[in-house]
Amino acid sequence: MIVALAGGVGGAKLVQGLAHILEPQELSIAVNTGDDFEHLGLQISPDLDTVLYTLARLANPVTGWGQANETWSFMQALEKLGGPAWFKLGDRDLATHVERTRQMALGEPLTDVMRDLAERLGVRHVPIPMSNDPVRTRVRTDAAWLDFQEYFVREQCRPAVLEIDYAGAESAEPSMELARALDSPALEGIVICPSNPYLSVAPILALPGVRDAVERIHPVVAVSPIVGGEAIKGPAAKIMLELGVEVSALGIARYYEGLVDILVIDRVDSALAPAIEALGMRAEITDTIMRSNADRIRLAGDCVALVRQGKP
Ligand code: FO1
Repeated sequence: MIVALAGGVGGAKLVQGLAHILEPQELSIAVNTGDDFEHLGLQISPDLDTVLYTLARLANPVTGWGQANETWSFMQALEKLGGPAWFKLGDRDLATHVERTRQMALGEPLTDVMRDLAERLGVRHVPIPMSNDPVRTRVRTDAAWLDFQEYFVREQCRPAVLEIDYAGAESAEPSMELARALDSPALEGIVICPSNPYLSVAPILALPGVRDAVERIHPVVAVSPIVGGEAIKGPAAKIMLELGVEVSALGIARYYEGLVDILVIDRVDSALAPAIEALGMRAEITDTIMRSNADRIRLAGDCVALVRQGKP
């Protein structure tokens, strides 16, 4: 069994490839919930839904988040009434948030809600929330501390990031499903998806015991989300720059030093391999950009093979 740590659109794409290759009992998909927030009285879990919709083949191929073939009647009506319109909730997507909120109000933990939603949408590989307790990523910008979605969507990642905090992480418990997967005798290794290390992976690692567990587990294979000095999607490169970190696969390797055994980097970054390997991890060179379904399956196949080859 392989544990995948995922968040955001890059994470969802690799997870889809992994789900194509591995049976549900062979893959545990742990997803960041640091981006979750309450909005309009609704429980919104963007990264979980991105993985869920991707696996259900419902994801919007242009944005990566939300559903394809959306309609926006609710949003237009809300805007007309003067309600907050900065966070776009499509009509179909809205049903997910309403149903999640309804089940959680009845006392259902987020893990159970996601299992139910996955079943309803015909998704066999259930996305596992990293925790059932609230963890809220917050960003200190040159202007103020902002909640994650205020920074990411409302402010369009414009303010410079000075510091990132995962509020609640230190007292949140990893979900039982994640804890059991990390502890399972059947565990073969971990795949860290090409998700934003600071925004998607760090909140998972910040949960009590998770970083220690990942440090003990071998092999840990990570896919660099930085290719040719740029992020494939999202603000990873901008944030690394603002935090004074080198924006390259080598910067990613330094971030994961001591945690990752094998870093998968793109062919365009092959010149960085010696410097990455000097940090004590193996650099594996392949094509990492996932444009098509076939790309997702091929990269996932590479990651599974690297895990199964064992320690570097
Ligand atoms: N991202 C945006 O850039 N603008 C939006 O209006 C927006 C709405 C939205 C609604 C539901 C959902 O699940 C995700 C949504 N996202 C939106 C994406 C989301 O904020 C980010 O992709 C993640 O939090 C970062 O991984």
